[in-house]
Amino acid sequence: MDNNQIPAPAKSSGKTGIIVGVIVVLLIIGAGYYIFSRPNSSGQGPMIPATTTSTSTSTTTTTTSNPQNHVVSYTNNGFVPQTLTIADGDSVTWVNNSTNELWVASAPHPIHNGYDGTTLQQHCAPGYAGPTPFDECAAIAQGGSYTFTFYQVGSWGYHNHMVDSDQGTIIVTAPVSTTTVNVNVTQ
Ligand SMILES: [Cu+2]
Repeated sequence: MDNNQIPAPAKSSGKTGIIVGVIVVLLIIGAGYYIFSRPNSSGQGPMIPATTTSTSTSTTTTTTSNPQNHVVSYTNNGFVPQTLTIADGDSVTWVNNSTNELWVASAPHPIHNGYDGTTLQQHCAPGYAGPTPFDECAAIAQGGSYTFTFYQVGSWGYHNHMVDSDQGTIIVTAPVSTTTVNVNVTQ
């Protein structure tokens, strides 16, 4: 009876050992399958559609450098347009379409030193050798015109020295530079 009872647990533990062993082997196989199948499934990608991506980039840079000429009409009602925006290097021609005399000059009246710092007495003096002043230094009658080229970025007030209540502004901006970037992505 004792002999029968002793092997019984041994058999039982032997069976348990086999079962545990089988489970361990199955786990190892399962883990191995999982490890090896995971990269394969994503690599083969049966569930994910094949994707081809191509990217092309083109850049176009356009710099406007050709100087433009702009016209401001001086009428009996003042300057038209009163405010004008131009690019650095552009010129402006004032045409006297009024019945008054026109003497275009940098603000402020009567000093005229707003553009380059020199005064009317300095830059309108005979023999003045400095940069061309933003000052007509003379009055023109109806039909006359005056042209000045701007080389300084900024906002420049001016007036008619003969009718100093008629005022205008020239806004000089840096040359326009336009950059266009096209990115095409095909999938
Ligand atoms: Cu003035």
